[in-house]
Amino acid sequence: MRSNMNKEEFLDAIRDALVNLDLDKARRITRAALESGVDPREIILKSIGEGMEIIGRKFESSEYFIPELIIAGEIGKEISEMLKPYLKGEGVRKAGKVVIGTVKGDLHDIGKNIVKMMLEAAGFEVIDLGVDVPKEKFVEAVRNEKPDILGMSALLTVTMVEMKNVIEALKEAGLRDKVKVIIGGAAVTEDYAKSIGANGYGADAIEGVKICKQWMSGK
Ligand code: B1M
Repeated sequence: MRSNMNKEEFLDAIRDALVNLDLDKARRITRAALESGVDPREIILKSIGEGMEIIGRKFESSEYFIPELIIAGEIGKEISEMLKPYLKGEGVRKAGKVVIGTVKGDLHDIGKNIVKMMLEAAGFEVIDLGVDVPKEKFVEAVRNEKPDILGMSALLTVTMVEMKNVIEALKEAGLRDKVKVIIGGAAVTEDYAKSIGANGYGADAIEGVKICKQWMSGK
């Protein structure tokens, strides 16, 4: 690795190490990039985002299979964890309370964890319900934790319908007007969010956090 790499070269090199499933290299370049002042949010959007897109396409074309997806997932997690200390301290404490989780049937959590990390960095208290969360658990958490915002993530077209089920379950429990609902994840779109009655949609973690902050400041 050259020490005089510029930002774009760092971002591309992290992406390529992820795509080539080279954990050591991904770690080394991420560390060097962060020490050189590369914005962790760009690593999220460009290196992890683009890298995972490429890995997804390789999976679709049968160049990569499940084991490669699993390794990519591990590398994605490692990189995200390394970004954490560099995201801290951007916000004031007690920005609001968020309950977050990946919906039932879905085990993808890298994006959800990044959103959580960025919300915490912005001063939100975040209750993370994890992955494969049934609607009952979301409803129970809204009832007991009384969050300002409920966030859901889904990456599979077969699981995104769960988001609608959660919103319906909130209505049935008389809790729908107690929380704002934001959804995100590769499977969902703004139109889908509108169609199921969510209050917001985050195309990426940065947008998601921006929307939550706007809600809390009453804008
Ligand atoms: Co899977 N997988 N996977 N996978 N996987 C996808 C999603 C897929 C698109 C790959 C492909 O075919 N191109 C495809 C889904 C196709 C579809 O339904 N349309 C797929 C498939 C098919 C599967 C399995 C079914 C494979 C199989 O078993 N045959 C299986 C399902 C398991 C299950 O969930 N039940 C499976 C399994 C896995 C692994 C477990 C091996 C692993 C995940 C590991 C983990 O998460 N711990 C994995 C991976 C790594 C992927 C890809 C390659 C990468 C996902 C990722 O981490 N992206 C993925 C390809 C792709 O996404 N293009 C793929 C990076 C992450 C940062 O992005 O989560 O979108 P994302 O989050 C972004 C934004 O969306 C947004 O912010 C984040 C950061 O900017 N965001 C929010 C996310 N949540 C938000 C919430 C918000 C706001 C914004 O508010 C609350």
